[in-house]
Amino acid sequence: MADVSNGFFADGPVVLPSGGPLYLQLKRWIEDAIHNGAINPGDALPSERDLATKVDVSRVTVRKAVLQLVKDGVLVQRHGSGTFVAPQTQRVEQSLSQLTSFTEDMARRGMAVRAEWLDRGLYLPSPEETIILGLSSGEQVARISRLRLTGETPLAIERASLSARVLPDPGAIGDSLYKHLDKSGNRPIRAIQRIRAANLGEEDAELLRVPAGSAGLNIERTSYLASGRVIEFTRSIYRGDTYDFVAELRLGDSSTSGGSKT
Ligand code: 16G
Repeated sequence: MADVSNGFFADGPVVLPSGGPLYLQLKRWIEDAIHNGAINPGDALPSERDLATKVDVSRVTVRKAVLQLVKDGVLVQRHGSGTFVAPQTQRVEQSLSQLTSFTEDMARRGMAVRAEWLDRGLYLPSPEETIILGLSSGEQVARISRLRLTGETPLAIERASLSARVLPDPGAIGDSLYKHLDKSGNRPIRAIQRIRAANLGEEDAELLRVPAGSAGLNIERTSYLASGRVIEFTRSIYRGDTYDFVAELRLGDSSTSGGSKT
């Protein structure tokens, strides 16, 4: 752990990033210091009074900035010992060659998993849902939105759409959607997954307890039954600082049979 009387917080005069209320400028200054490695996970912050003197702002301003950073999960406060840069979250690897559920992925790592429900119910489908799920006219869509967590750490937000014929009672799902689908013989056997980089918007960042604008992964999974019918269309947002998607690559047929054309 860094000694706060030396290093970053002892460096020359502080120039806060400009724009917005003072406490947000201070908040950004601390975030920038973490992002560019000037202070590291586990490092202690100076006391509220020392920081106020150092940055030349009021203690109220320091308190507001620190509270916000604690809320965002960037800092942690330990009673009696001070405020620290939050420890780095353990990264999770997910294979891109296996069609597994979130619950299974986590169980394999011995990690306790839970979901906080953001929404679940039957709705009129959007045109996109109608097309992707191949819904017939008048058919409703079941939407389930969950915050997926391990312990107290949120990892992902998942917003899934399924035909209401397959999932007539979204309230009946327990911990796992795939387990629930399995019971009625509707567990997908194949999926197409598209992954895109994204910067998290305010609402999603707040749910995932990271600063707005942090790196995230937008994942769309379209899952199929053996019959070829689409069973699930899920849009997920994973925290960029906790997930690694890993794919195993093999030489393809064309490369093994072919050879150089020089
Ligand atoms: C995974 C899937 C998601 C699926 C969920 C079911 C990705 C990107 N997404 O998180 O599409 O709905 O598993 O998990 O992998 P559950 O059975 O634990 O509810």
